[in-house]
Amino acid sequence: MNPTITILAGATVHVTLVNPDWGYLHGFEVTTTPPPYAQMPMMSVNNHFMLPPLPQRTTQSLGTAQYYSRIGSMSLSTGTYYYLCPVPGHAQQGMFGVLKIL
Ligand SMILES: [Cu+2]
Repeated sequence: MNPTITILAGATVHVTLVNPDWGYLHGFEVTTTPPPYAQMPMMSVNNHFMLPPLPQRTTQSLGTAQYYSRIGSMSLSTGTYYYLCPVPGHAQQGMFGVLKIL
């Protein structure tokens, strides 16, 4: 969970966000603002990339559910970034990780 991700500077990274969860929205944001994060992180972190939150899967049953997804591309300059879920409370509860651009 929450692996440290290392990417070479100048690379274009294609991100696909899929939300297989039931009952919770999830999104993907990249920031240079380090943890800890507040209840509403979008109000206090700088934003370098964002895939807005996706709804939960279409049905509770995994056998019949379909999942929402979003795609985007990012290219970041050298530095230490953090990826997090911008849904209120999620990053505060640990839904974030480190993204190193070398
Ligand atoms: Cu989330």
